[in-house]
Amino acid sequence: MGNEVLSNLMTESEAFPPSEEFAAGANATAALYGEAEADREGFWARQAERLHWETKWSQVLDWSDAPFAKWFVGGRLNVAYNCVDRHVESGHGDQVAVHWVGEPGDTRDITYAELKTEVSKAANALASLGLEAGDRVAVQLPMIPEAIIAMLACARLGLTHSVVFGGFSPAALRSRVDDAAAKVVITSDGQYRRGKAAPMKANVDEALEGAATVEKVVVVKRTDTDVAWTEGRDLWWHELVGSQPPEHAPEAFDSEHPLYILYTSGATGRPKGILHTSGGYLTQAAYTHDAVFDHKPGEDVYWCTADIGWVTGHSYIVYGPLANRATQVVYEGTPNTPHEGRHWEIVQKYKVSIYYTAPTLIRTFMKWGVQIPASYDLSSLRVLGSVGEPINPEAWVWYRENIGGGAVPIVDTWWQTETGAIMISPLPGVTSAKPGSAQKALPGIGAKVVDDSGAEVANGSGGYLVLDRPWPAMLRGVWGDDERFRQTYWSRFADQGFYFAGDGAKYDKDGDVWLLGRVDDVMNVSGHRISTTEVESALVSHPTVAEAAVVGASDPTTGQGIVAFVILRGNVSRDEAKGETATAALRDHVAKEIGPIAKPRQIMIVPELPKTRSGKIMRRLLRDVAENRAVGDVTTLADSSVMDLISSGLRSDK
Ligand code: 6R9
Repeated sequence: MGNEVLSNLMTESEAFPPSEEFAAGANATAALYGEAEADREGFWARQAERLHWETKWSQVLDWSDAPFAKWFVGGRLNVAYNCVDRHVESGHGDQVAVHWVGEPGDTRDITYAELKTEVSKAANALASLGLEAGDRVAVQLPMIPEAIIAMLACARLGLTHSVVFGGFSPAALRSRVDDAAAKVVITSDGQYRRGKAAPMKANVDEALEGAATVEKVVVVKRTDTDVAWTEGRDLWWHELVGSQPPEHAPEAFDSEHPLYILYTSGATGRPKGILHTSGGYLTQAAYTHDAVFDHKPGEDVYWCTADIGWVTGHSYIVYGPLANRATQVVYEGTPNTPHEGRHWEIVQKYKVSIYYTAPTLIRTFMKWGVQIPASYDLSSLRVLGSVGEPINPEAWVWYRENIGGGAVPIVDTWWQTETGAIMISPLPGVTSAKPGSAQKALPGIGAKVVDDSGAEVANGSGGYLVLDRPWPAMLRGVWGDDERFRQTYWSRFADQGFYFAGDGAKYDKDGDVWLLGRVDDVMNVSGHRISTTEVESALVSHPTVAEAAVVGASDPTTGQGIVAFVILRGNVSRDEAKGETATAALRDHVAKEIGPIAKPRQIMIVPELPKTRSGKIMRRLLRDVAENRAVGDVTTLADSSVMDLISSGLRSDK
């Protein structure tokens, strides 16, 4: 065991340069950094040339009303035309846009020509309901083609979509519908989750009881689940859309026309409706998808495993890839339905070459065991991506070894709902990758790590991550609440005019950026600042541990005490690891990796961790357990029974 730990630690300090072959053919080269530095607006203007503009802009950036940015001022474009029609017009109508894979095993390949027809019909349908540019449409759908088609149909008409996670509760949907004053809601009868059909429209019906703004509900038939029907309000998608003409002439909208609102949970109170607009957003989504994933249209098969209800689904399933004429896989279901090799079976079948997922899923794959991916042909993969939370070096190395055949570049991409697109990431043909570090702001992007006073910290030190220059895909505000926008993001470093990301970060000795988790995930133990991520990473580097979540629980002596929730690897029996010696060994391991101060006060062995649909661990709930409180609101959990599982397991241990 000792040697295994040692070798893990050694690989953690290793760097992985791209192969010469990869570097020679890469879309993005090292020269981009210098070009962008020399003339930032010129650089972004060149990126905007990736798109088709009906009218060209007259000014790249207007920052005179900061923090409200305007990009590509005066420019006019249609986002859906850019994602669909122009590829058909340039002769690629027969190229598959989406290889869709349903959870029960049904599949559908949709070419760009077919996508154009579907989006045009859906746009005609929405227009027939009397919707006009600027109106809001809420979308709560599973991962089915209609989700993409609905979003693009909205974009085509200048309607602002607000996609709400399929797993969100009626109350969560209602608050979002009300906040945006949505006129139409698009949903489905049901959705497949873990092999079973679960109701969807029933939740929507409950959510919309008495909703003042909603005129129509359009329902996609997916699971053939019985649904209640409100005459005059409810319409079947297949009837409404099915009867429309297949042609629709797209109209160009202003570069700053609102494209979508996406709600993200704030620290407290109502969720924030993050507003994104058209020209700048699409420019950066397309640029980053091209540069970070090295995407080659017509050659690569791309797969981003995110849900459409998350910003990653917006920027890296819908807008970026489709603007870049990608052929992509869209999978409806959970990764272990009907078996734990489902993703690798799909990679093998479609010869997926670019795969983009979240660390939580990578750690789940680790837990399921290497023998599962090892029994599939994954040799088509050439770029792997990670997003959503810091990826611990252990998971990074596992991902590269067991999914990437020990050879492919991994891009650890840092960004947020608010940033709209990737901000900090290695470039796969340029950067010598360091496991666990997102490394460098992309060409054209400005990011810094600063101390409390806003001064940049020295290499080897930590602080707050800020963005020190406006960027094209930046949020244009919080829907209906300018004050909250200023307060949340721009007041912390108002003197410097920095955007406060809410993440802790540090520079290593080379000046590369390491993300340390949300600032509110930083623990304070006896006056020492310790990030939950660092302790989790140390725990996961131990050979018995599959996944770990760490919280700071209030402690009468030390301020906070570190409490760790640990899932063991499949081959370690629970009894074997639960004993005093085993948890003591884990505590010592953390002490050795980080220092005695980081030694967890308590380690709890659990079967699952509470996660949101986007894979983020809800530490707030674990803190409730650690502090012996009743567990708080679990409505945004992907699986709300997880907390019961954890609590009952712990009770039976006593
Ligand atoms: C895209 C997305 C944003 C927060 C962000 C940070 C965390 C995302 C990360 C990462 C470390 C990465 N985060 N990517 N932390 N390394 N590569 O996840 O958007 O859901 O808004 O979350 O996620 O804490 O502030 P969103």
